[in-house]
Amino acid sequence: MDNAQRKLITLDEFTIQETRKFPQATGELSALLRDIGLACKMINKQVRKAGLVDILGKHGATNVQGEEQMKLDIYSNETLISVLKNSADCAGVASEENDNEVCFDDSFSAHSKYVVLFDPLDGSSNIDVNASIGTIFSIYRRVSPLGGPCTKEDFLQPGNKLMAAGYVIYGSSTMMVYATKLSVNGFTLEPSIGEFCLSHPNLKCPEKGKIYSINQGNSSKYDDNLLAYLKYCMEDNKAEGRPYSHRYIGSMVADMHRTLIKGGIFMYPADSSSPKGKLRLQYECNPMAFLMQAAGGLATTGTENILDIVPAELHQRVPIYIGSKQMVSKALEFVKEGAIVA
Ligand code: AHM
Ligand code: MG
Repeated sequence: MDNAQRKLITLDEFTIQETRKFPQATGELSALLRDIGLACKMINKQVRKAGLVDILGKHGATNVQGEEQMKLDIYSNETLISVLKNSADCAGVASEENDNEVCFDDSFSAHSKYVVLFDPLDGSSNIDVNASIGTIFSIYRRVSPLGGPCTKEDFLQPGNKLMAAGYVIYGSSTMMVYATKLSVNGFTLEPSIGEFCLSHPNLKCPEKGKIYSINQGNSSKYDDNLLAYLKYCMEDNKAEGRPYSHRYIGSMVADMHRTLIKGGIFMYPADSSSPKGKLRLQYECNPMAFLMQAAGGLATTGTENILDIVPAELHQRVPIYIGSKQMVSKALEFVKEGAIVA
């Protein structure tokens, strides 16, 4: 059977084919994506059992056999760390769940070119209601010299230095979507062979959309400019046909996945009680901004391009407006510094 007759292209096959386009590429990035895929398949297996807590024992509690049931977000974190530690291509990791970066101290890792940052299980408060959750990841080439352990500087690079970034969504199916500067591609987990298979090649975010996504329950804390934009979304954009629909799952990966496929705008803005917003630059905003920009969309804090921010610390937060180019541009007209909206 030749390639033309085969319907399924696995993640591994795809990344190797992509690598061949660059004679200088060594295949290490492909191997790293495969390792992240492996960790996420292990996480997926546990996520799929989440509804059985009453039978298997509640996460975080001890079950009838006296075994401690690990919380899913802790399990996800430990799985990613252990798989990436075993990987020959990862020098160290930083996770939303850990205070500091973890630099691997074995001799293989000393010669590894890449570091990986991740939010192991984003939106985990949605597990109880069976809504989609996800893993978000970023891959940077290290800036510290090869031959020794990686350093904090490797993890404090701006998003415009990303080599690849993406997410795995544990939804009605499990999908990995990842971006390089060249393209964004989606792979659906085919459970019978346990492989992510190319299902959404060359994803582009529609330039326009009809959905705005924000926690509108926080409106009393928003400034006048943002409130004016929300009014535009609800009432004033009749020239575009009708008011936008509002959709908000409260799980960034799920809200972003919809935004990427259908178009729209997702916002987690600053407000009077969280002047920097809620979401983390390095674990949530940068990877999503990189992916959205590679898909033709936009991502901004309201004053600057997310990808241009040089992180000062590992866990810093930034406001985010991200999605379809035209919708984000319109939102910026309202919210950018100095905008005066009656
Ligand atoms: P988490 O990293 O603690 O899971 O929080 C991040 C989540 C995002 O997935 C989501 O977009 C946001 O928090 C929702 O926050 P809120 O409930 O304040 O609207
Ligand atoms: Mg998170």
